[in-house]
This record gives sequence, structure tokens and C-alpha cells, in this order.
Amino acid sequence: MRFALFSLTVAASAFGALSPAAVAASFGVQATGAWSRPVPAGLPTGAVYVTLANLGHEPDRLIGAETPVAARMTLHRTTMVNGMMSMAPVPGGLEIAPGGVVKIEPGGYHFMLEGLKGALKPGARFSAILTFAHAGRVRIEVQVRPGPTGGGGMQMR
Ligand SMILES: [Cu+2]
Repeated sequence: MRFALFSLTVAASAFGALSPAAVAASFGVQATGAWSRPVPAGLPTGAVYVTLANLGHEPDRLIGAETPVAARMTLHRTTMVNGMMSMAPVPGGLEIAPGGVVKIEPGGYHFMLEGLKGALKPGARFSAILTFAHAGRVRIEVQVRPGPTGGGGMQMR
């Protein structure tokens, strides 16, 4: 898996030296499989999931995220406390070891979308920017689709 991702990075770098995505990838973080559950109009919150791979030789750190579809996009961690699911922002960002893969997926981490500006409809796509301490800004395309558990993996209240 790591080798496949690495060759993708090399191809991207060779393809367009001026593309921001290619420049970011050459510093070693690859973001794949970004998705979000559908959210009907009028609801303020949603969640984004993605797999991050650090292909570089140094640790990197996810330090921020933004998207045009919501006022705020913040990394949260879901934990079980006394049998109740709760979530909280992750202080200090998320470190990814060299060669490491972090799956931001239901039940663990998620990017919390707050202040959604409209519905997230099944089949739609939207963009987001993830910011890393070393890799810089990495643009992702988020696909809106139902989650593997039918929407029950993250409770907002
Ligand atoms: Cu959250």
C-alpha cells in the first residue's frame, strides 16, 4: 500500500510542478478516500472522514482544516465515556509518523463541520483544504455518501 501511494506521489509531482496539490504531495502527505455523510438542509453540523498517509521521512502534523461549505472544520475525536459517546476537539493537532497511516473514520477521529451553509446531498462533492506543519496545504475532494453504518456512527447530541 505504501509503495502504491508513493508512486502516485511521484507521478503527481512529475505531472505538474505548479499544481498546489502536487507540491503538497511532494512533501509527503497523501489524503485519500475523503467522504462525508449526507446532511439535510437546515442542520448545522456534519462530519468528514479521510485516510492520511505520511510518505515522508519526518513526522508531520495536521494543524488545520477548512472548507467553503461550512464556517468551521475542526478535527474531533470520538470516545466512549461511561458507555456514552462523546467527542471533543483534538488539542495540538494530529501527528502522523513517517510511513504512518491515520484513518480518520467513524468511531475514532472526524472532521467536524459546523455552520454548514447548505445541504450535503448524496452524490455531491465538495472541496476542503487540510493544513500540515510540513506538507502545507493539501486539497481534498469530499464525496457525500451514506456511511457504512447507515448514519449511526456519530451522534451529535
Ligand atoms: Cu464532532
